Amino acid sequence: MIKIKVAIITDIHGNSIALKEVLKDAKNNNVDDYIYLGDLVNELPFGNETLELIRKTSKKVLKGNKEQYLIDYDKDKYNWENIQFKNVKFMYNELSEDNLEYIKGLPYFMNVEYEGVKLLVAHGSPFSVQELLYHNELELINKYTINLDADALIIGHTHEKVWFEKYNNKLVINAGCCGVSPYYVGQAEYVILNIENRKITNVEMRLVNYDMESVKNKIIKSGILDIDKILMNLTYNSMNGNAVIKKEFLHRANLMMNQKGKKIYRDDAKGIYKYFKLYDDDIWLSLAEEYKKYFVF
Ligand SMILES: [Mn+2]
Repeated sequence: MIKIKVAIITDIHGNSIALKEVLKDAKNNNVDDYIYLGDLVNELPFGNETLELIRKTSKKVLKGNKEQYLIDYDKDKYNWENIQFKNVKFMYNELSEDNLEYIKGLPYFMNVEYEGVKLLVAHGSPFSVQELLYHNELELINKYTINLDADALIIGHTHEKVWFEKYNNKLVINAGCCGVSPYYVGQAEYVILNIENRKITNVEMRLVNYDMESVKNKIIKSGILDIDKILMNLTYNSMNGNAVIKKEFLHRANLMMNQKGKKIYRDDAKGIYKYFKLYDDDIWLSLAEEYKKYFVF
């Protein structure tokens, strides 16, 4: 009987410390193959190290919206001076040329087959790298499973806890969030898919400990705090047990833009930037002033 174990890892967001522990855990569990569902980099500033680990372990790697930001920025060099955008620029400058080229070459979707078991893997949805397939989006899930030419659809992007369920007799798996989970402090989440006898026999949710103190020290050393403190603090809070702060901050930024009659998507926004919300610096800074009591850096 053929047994195959596949690690599905998504939304690392540059957390190389978490990924290292996940890869150790996967090895200890005798994983045969690795699939990465995108949002490999951006948010935590350790992009090159993260890509090095990914490139060593697999050729089945997708790009996510976070990679698409870098690619679109490279193409158009958008003149967005917003403080909020400095985080993306930092990673663009940080990545080696080789890693940037690598990111450009990654696919959006992939059909993967293990011993007759067919998987369709995507970052957001089979339609868009940006679309969010939350567990309660039944209409969307129905749309993507009703004619699905695969046994399973596997996605990430929502940063929910791992979930899996059958729809239209197809398995849909959300592989959770490896690097910046808002639900687990110092724990990386991923999935081991067990394939046995030409069937998916088990979807195993794995939680792996990693050292938050190391993450914190590495952030300080990275140089990101000279460029962008606000998003870094919001992200760090979010993964450190205080996810509500980032949510509340962004929600209020939306409301304040509305009150000013401002658009959060620029009229000249192209490609993925049509989804990249940018808030005026004065709004961003006044909220940061208010929330800085929660900031670690
Ligand atoms: Mn994403």
